[in-house]
Amino acid sequence: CERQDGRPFRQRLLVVANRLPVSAVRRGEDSWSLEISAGGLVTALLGVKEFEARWIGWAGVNVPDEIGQKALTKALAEKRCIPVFLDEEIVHQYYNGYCNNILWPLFHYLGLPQEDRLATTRSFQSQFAAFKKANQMFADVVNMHYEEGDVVWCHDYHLMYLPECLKKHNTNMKVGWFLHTPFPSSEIHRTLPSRSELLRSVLAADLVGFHTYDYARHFVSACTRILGFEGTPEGVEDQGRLTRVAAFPIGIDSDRFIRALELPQVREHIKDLKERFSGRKVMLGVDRLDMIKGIPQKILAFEKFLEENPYWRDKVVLLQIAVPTRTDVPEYQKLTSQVHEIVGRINGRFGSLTAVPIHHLDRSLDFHALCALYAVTDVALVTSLRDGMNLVSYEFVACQDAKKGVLILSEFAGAAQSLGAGAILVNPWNITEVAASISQALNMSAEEREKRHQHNFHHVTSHTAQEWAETFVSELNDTVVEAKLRTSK
Ligand code: ADQ
Repeated sequence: CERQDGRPFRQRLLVVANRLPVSAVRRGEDSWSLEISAGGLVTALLGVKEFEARWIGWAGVNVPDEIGQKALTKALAEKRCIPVFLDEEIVHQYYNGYCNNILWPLFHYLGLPQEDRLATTRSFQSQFAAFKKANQMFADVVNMHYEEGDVVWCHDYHLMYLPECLKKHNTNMKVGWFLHTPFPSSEIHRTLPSRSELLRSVLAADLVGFHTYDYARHFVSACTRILGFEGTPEGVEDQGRLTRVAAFPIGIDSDRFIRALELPQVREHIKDLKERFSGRKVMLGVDRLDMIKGIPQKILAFEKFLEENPYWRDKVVLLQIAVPTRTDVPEYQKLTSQVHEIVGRINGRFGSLTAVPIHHLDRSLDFHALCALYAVTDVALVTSLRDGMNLVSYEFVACQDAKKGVLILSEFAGAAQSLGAGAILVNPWNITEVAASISQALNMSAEEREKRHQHNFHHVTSHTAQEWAETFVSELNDTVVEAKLRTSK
């Protein structure tokens, strides 16, 4: 296999993630249409030139029949994707149950869902069994496609049991695991009935990565306190075997955003938005509509700001773009109505016949529309209650080189570690503090905005997604070489 420039790839990379980066729609018994969904991970790996990457994951659809499975496998192969077929029951127990109902809220310090806490506790064992079964199904597909020398990179909390399954089958496989969410304090992790099994499985990997040093530290202390293993500056050691643990903060493909701002359709969009909101400062929120993003808290803080600053009431607008996720889950439905209710109340209270202070959209925007919005924004508001990193804050900074707007950023987002010196950091639970930070941002001098922006822009453009992926994979290769040297001594 060759790269586009004709040189051979250095290595094959098998990227294993719960979801493949495509959405598949069945068009007939044996025909499928596929659309690449360009998430952060896809763009990160597209930029990695040295490795020939293949994806292994679930296509997000139930395909019970053999004809459909064969056709989908063939169609995906053209996109270098390999499917793992999960049936509805497994998806229900593994994905909706153990992953999204237990691990997701717990890793974000939200506890188990309030309404069905006891039911979740009762179904815990069966959901964990399904979780292990699903992870083994991913492992079986990896084993089928693995060739000696490949690097296997497992992603996220859905696949915490995968490193163990892979190493059990082949101890020589180079396995890395990266977590995209926070890893919580060991006091939170220890409440999980499957706490030890999960840690042991992750430790089967050669390299374990997190977005921040704090998450890595929490993971190491969970291993020392719960398993009694030894924490070392390199990672976690047990009976002479070291698992390397480190922070690899993700980035974005900043050039893609910067280049997009030059496109005629984006410029046109920017012009329209400027006209539409002329005379008003634009504040922006872009989030998945998830509990962790702190959307109600953000809107309440904006209300407090309007309450305390009558001068600004007709001179500022908040655009909140929220992509619905997990719309079949009652807690998410409740969150959506809660947000609608608050937005309606505030617009009724502070709006006029011709203008409202909040524009709330329950949908996804295409890439070009998103870039234009980022570019015209004066103040971006990221108020996550917890967030592994938060790429929206990076994307905003990348699009702000002309305007030099202000980023208000939750101290509980991983991005606070990297963009903290340029952003105004806030505790999203404290709406009085967030309201004051809005006032500070809107009144900030041009010199201070410039200084803060330069700091963030430099970080975002020099710590890219491509660099993140390359660093992780070369560190994984080095870790395996060092481990071999250690054991041969
Ligand atoms: P997410 O929770 O999805 O990711 P984030 O990092 O902000 O959060 O990435 C969201 C992505 O979706 C961004 O690229 C953004 O542009 C896009 N997006 C969000 N709302 C959108 C909208 N309305 N329209 C169009 N696009 C929208 C998880 C973790 C994060 C971690 C990432 C990467 O929860 O903490 O930063 O993985 O590791």
